[in-house]
Amino acid sequence: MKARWDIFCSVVDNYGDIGVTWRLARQLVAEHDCAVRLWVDDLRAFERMCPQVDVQRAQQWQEGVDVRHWPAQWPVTAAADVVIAAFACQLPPDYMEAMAERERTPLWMNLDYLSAEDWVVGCHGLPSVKFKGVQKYFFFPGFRPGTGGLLREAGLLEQRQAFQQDAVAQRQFLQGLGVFAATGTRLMSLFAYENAGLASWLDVLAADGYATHLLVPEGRILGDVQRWLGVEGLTVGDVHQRGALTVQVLPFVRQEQYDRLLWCCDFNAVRGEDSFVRAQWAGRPLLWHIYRQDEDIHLDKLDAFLELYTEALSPAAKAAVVALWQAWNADGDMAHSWKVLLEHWPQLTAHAEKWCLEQGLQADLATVLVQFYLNWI
Ligand code: TRH
Repeated sequence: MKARWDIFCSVVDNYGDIGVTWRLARQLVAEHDCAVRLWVDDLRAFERMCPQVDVQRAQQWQEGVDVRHWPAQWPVTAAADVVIAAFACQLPPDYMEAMAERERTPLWMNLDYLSAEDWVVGCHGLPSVKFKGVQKYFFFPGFRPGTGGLLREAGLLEQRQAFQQDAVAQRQFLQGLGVFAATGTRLMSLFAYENAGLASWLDVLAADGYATHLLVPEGRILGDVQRWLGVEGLTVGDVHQRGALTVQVLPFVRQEQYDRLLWCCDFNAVRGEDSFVRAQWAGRPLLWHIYRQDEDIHLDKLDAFLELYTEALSPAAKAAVVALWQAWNADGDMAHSWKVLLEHWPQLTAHAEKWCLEQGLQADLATVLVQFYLNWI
């Protein structure tokens, strides 16, 4: 009998909640032979990264995952063997009763936010609250041994490396998106929240002696791009050139295509959680726009990651990365930080690949979850 898993995803805002749970659900089915139901309260957010989703349907199969709309009126549902509440979402009360009624109570876990902070290792796997005899556990993704690891499908890094060595495949992929970048151009992607530092960064890219082609998937940063370009109604497919900088607006694509986009680029600006991890798997230098939290606690998370990520860099390269990331996240001087960063480009490129391969040596999140369940039973 396959183990039955229920994953609950409440879309708070943006795409990280559904992005993470959709990847996890598919991987549990494809690699661990689990029977997975994915409960999503906002199918429209899901549709952006998985266009074949029918937003009208209460139930549908997508890539072997039993996708359910999580309705306001909860239907009578038997609880699964493993229950994942993603990002501390509250389960339907009737479902919690169903968990407690099972002869053998399910394994109930909260899949938490990703953080590189030290305390994560100590808290991963600890018991949390109890509901009528059903114990909930903390599951913390992370970068260090002893955490829940990162989402990484089997063979991902090999696929990525093969793609990066195949100039034809890359060119065809980019052309499919309408991207025709001249050879020798620095290709970059930009996925970020609104950011006041963008204008000074674009200024310096436009004035650079080296050509840059910047690919911007449609989203929250477009307003800032539009203001800098001094145009109106910036939309998918638009291409504008200012000095050495070409800016192109791309559609929001399927997750697999977004991965390939990151693999094609020499530098990726990413945000949130899932794109941040995917940029690391791309093995290329990156810039993280972290999701802002109350009382600036996100800045502690940023520092914790920077500390870990830059550990093996020379002091000067480390300072350059730290300065750029802090400028991007706290309205600092992007122009100066970018120029300094460029001085360390070869080191940063080699480091990005090394970091990726080192992280790839750790067990991936889905495998750690399944192992946690097997140990628990
Ligand atoms: O959308 P986000 O800002 O999500 C955020 C974070 O997860 C944050 O931690 C959380 O608290 C907040 O949501 C509620 O960034 P993230 O995590 O990178 O998710 C974006 C998803 O969109 C990711 O799975 C990649 C995917 N994506 C595509 O599938 N196609 C695209 O074209 C692009 C640009 C992204």
